[in-house]
Amino acid sequence: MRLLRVSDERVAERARRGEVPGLLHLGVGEEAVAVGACAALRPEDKITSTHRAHGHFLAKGGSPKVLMAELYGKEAGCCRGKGGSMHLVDMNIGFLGANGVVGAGLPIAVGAALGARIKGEDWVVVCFFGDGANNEGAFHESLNLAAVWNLPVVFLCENNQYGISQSILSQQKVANVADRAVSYDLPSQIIDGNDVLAVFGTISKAIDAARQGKGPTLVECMTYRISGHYEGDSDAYRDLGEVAAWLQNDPIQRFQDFLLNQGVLLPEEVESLFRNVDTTVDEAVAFATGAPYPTPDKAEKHVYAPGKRGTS
Ligand SMILES: Cc1ncc(C[n+]2csc(CCOP(=O)(O)OP(=O)(O)O)c2C)c(N)n1
Repeated sequence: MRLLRVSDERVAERARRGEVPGLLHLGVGEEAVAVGACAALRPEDKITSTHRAHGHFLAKGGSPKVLMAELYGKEAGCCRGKGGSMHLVDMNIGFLGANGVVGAGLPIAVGAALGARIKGEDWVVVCFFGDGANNEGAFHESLNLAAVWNLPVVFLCENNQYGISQSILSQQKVANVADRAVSYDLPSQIIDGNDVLAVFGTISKAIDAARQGKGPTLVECMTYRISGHYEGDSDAYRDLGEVAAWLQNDPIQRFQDFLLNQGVLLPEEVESLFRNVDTTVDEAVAFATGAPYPTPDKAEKHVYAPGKRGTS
C-alpha cells in the first residue's frame, strides 16, 4: 500500500513539473482495495481495471519501473509508451487493461472469465470498477450474463463516493451499488474498503467460490479518493470536513497501527520498509527519466492488429 501511495504521489509531483504527459487519475486513499483484492489472487488470475489504474497494476505484481516508464511515455513501458496512465496493459501479469472508457472493463472481465471456462482452466477474474459505472448498460449486461453463465468473475466496486464531481446519491436513488445484485440473483456484500484485511478476507471467499464453479459475486468496497478526480482538479465540490474525516480513516495508517499494536512489526521495521519503498520509487523515476522515447518510425507498430494497417 505504501508503494502505491508513494508512487502516485511522485507521479503527481513529476506531472506538476511537466515531466509526465496526459491526464492522470491517482488512487491515493484507495490502496487497501487494490492490495487487499490482489493479495487474494494467484499469479495466473486476471484483473480488469479502470481509468484509476496505477495501484491495480502495482498490486497485481506490475513492475514500478515499467509503470513509471509507461507514464513517462517511454518505450520501456508496458505498452511501449503508447498507452499511458489510462491504457496500461500487461498480459504477463494478468493485467487485462486500464480503460479510459468508464465501465468498459466489465464486459472484458466477463469475456475473459468465459475464456477460462472454454479453456477448462481454473483462473478467475477480478473486475475493478467505480461507482460511476453502475448506471451504465455495460454494467447490467455484464452482471446478468456472468450470472446466467455462472462465470468465474468477482465484480469489485470501488465506491469512492464520487463520479467526477457528482456524489452517488445525486445520480441514483439506490444508495448502494451492491443492491443491484438482487436483479441478477448474485450474492453481494458491502465492506469497509479502507480495511485491507476485510478486503482480503471478503475477496478471498468470493474468488474461492468463483474458482469452485459457484459463480460471480458483487463486492462493494466503501472508500474515498483523497486527491481530486484527476491531477489538477480544483476539487471545489467536496466539503472540507468530509475530506478531513476520511483523512482520519487512512488505510495505510490504519494497517500500520494494527501491525504495531499486534507486535507484528516494530517501529524501526516500518521505517525500514518505508525507506525501501522510497528507494524503489526513486529507482523507478530514474529508470523512466533515463529511458528512450519510442522512435517515430514505430508509431504504428503494435497499434493495429496483424494484417491490418502497419505491422503487428
Ligand atoms: C463511457 C464514459 N462516460 C463518461 C466518461 C467521463 N468520465 C471519466 S471518469 C468519470 C467518473 C467515473 O467515476 P467512477 O466510475 O466512480 O470512478 P472514479 O473516477 O470515482 O474512480 C466519468 C463520468 C468516460 N470516461 N467514459
